[in-house]
Amino acid sequence: MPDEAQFKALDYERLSEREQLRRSGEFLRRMLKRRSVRQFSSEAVPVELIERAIRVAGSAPSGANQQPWTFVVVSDAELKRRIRQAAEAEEKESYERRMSPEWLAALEPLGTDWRKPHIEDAPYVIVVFRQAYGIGRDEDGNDKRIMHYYSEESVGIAVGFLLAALHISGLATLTHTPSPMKFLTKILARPANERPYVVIPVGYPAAEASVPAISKKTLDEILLRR
Ligand code: IYR
Repeated sequence: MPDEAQFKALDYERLSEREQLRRSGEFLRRMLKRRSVRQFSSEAVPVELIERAIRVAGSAPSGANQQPWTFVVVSDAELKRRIRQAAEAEEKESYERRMSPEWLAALEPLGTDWRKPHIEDAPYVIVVFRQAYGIGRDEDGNDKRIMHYYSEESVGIAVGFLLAALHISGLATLTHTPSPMKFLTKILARPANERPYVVIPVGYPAAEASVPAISKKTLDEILLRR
């Protein structure tokens, strides 16, 4: 049993059922409006919105509370240009040679291709890195690897929090996974324990932005009652 002194009372407010329903209804209504956006305006976004959303992401649960994530917020035009160029080079190869006909068919309704102008158009691109292991010191002062537990799951949860927070703040996002994305480690000069996880352009949608007319599964399709 852990030492009691290392614990504190849970800060928890019990809500009335009416308030629970009100909040959950409002959150659901807002979240159902979230769409992946591929056309961005270059209009500036208050950086505080980005910082707060990353604080929300950083509050996510993680394996052994190791918080195995790094969020690189890119606004520098030259860095965005280099990321776009490298992403497009990989994506062109993927779309033209690496992706199976089955995969390409699955993406057909989304209308995606190798071109990624949103990486330069969006005022911010958040590149999320997963820390596959931590770096500590042994008794001799040398670097020592610290095992990270469930880092994939942990970062996935944090990214979910991040996308929700950005959306609730009135910002548009795209969950972009160029493949392979090792180029991000190099361009952003991240250490070897950090693996690129996802690239998230963030901003206001372009005035002419359109989205595919696709829908989500119904509750009955995703919820089993036993
Ligand atoms: N990574 C590519 C292809 C792509 C793959 C999936 I799965 C998508 O849902 C969308 C795109 C790209 O970003 O275009």
